[in-house]
Amino acid sequence: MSLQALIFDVDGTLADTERDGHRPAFNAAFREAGLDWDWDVAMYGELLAVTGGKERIRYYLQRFNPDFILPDNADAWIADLHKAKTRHYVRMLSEGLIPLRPGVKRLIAEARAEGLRLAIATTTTPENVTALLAATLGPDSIGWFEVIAAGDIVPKKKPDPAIYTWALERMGLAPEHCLAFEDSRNGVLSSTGAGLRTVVTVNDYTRDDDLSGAELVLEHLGEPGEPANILFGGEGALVVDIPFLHKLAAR
Ligand code: XBP
Ligand code: MG
Repeated sequence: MSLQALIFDVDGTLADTERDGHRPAFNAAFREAGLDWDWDVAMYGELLAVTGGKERIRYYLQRFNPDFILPDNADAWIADLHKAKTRHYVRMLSEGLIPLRPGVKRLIAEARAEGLRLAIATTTTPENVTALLAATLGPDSIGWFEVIAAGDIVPKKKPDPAIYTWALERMGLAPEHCLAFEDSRNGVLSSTGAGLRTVVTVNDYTRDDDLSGAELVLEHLGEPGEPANILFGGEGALVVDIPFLHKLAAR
């Protein structure tokens, strides 16, 4: 099948946002609200089982802080707390604290030069996506992605396939003509559930995930002179480029 589009996850895939981005932003929002909650690196790894920041706060309370009594307007209270978290996170991005992962900028530039279509499918809040793109690739880069599918636009977040299906429908493309880029089990379940072949670049939170269903699992996308070790779906090391992706899509 001819390859026409690349669809990228954001958190963990474009950038290592979770440990040093989202996690401290949640903690800053908790402190600001006068809460003594503190999500350390290990606990946050467990909380990542649930996607979506508001959903993750509820999961935290259920799992680690069951004695906390939520106010009567719990949904609105959590939504406000999460809005504060987004504010902190966007500020951190605008300060340039979170770089793109190896190979991301290069591959996006190559895809644009080859006329491949680009999209994003993520669980995170839309402002977080545009802030990351603007801070790392420049404000114009937001327009490079013809669809940015993000956050609450679908009722069920990853691992549900809805966000990828929404993006595909918006682009008018069958999954056979696209490749997805993901970093986690929840992401792979979502992308493959929508029928997409998926390339996975792992990070410290996801390298032990069950990533079955992925076509290829690598350390990162690789840069010239810095190929990425292949962990599944091939041997050796590789710089993921457009000719390679065309071959992957055709196999
Ligand atoms: C990302 C998420 C998001 C982020 C936090 O998952 O689950 O919830 O962790 O962002 P994926 P928000 O990479 O699979 O899309 O707080 O804005 O939800
Ligand atoms: Mg991810």
